[in-house]
Amino acid sequence: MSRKNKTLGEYIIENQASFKYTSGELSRLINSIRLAAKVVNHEVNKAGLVDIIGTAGDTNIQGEDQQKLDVYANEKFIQTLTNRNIVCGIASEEEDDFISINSQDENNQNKYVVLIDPLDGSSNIDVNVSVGTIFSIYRRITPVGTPVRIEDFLQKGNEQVAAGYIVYGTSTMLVYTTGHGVNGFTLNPAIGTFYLSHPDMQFPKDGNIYSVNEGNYIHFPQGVKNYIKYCQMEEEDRPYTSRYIGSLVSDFHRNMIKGGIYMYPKSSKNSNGKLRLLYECNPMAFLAEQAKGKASDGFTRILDLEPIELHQRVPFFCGSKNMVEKAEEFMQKNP
Ligand code: P6P
Repeated sequence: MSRKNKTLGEYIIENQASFKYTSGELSRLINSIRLAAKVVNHEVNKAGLVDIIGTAGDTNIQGEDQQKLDVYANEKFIQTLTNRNIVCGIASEEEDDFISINSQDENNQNKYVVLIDPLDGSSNIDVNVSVGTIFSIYRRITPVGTPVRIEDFLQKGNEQVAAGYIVYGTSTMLVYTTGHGVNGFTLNPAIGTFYLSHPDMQFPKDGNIYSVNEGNYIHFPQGVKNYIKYCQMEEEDRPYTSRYIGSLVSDFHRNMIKGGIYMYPKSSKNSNGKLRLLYECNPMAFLAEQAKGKASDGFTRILDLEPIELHQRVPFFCGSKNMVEKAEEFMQKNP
């Protein structure tokens, strides 16, 4: 286990050799995400003080109001990844289609694509509740030096080379994996440096927190209703508690530390649920499994799902292994 208080930069250098592709590009890519995270963090932390709160007047492909910080975060991550000349393509929740980053240039040897939810939970911004950025990194599957194509983005989650999130909360943390466990780094805002504060993060096998929007209860499948009632039953001394922030990154982060399950099921209102497979569920599922947790759509492992389009939605059950398996039992009895 790594020594605490190591900086993110020191950690990346020390673990460079363990990256499957040791060209140093992945390290540079993680470093560019670190820079973008600090820039976005600065704006998020002063959102209450400048006229950057409120909607940007547009809506994204999801039909959701684009909060100005959504737009700002999207622009900053795209700008940083472009300027560092590391990736050949980017897909974002805030962009209708993927963006080629000079991939038509035959001299462009960049082999990574990044998929991001630049500011997840943005409806919480105006009420000063924590929000996050989620990222997912793949190697392109089309030849380098040719234009990046949709198939470079529509890869199964188990092909990810790295994934992580930044949570802009009471402190700002960057939590990520490259397939060798999950490590959390906390930003010291006074000097702008991330320090290793949570080495080798792991979901407790069991927990007593369930996170779901119970306002949708009557629209859930019977199996989900039965599982929620199971969580609420007093018998068998089940001291479960309900915690739902409305920000996936924050609910996931708390559950990984304390033990718990996060659910965004399908419903009669959303036949595939709300969360997007490529830039929300896949990265969080990669992190969950690397932290000895589990993630499924109630029936199939998230990382095994075959993507069919950029913004597709899937039902999402993620967290402590025993809790996800219990929820799956209820789902499979009454789909
Ligand atoms: P609801 C934020 O928009 C998000 O994608 C997740 O971060 C969050 O858990 C969920 O949607 C909240 O959705 O429908 O419960 O408000």
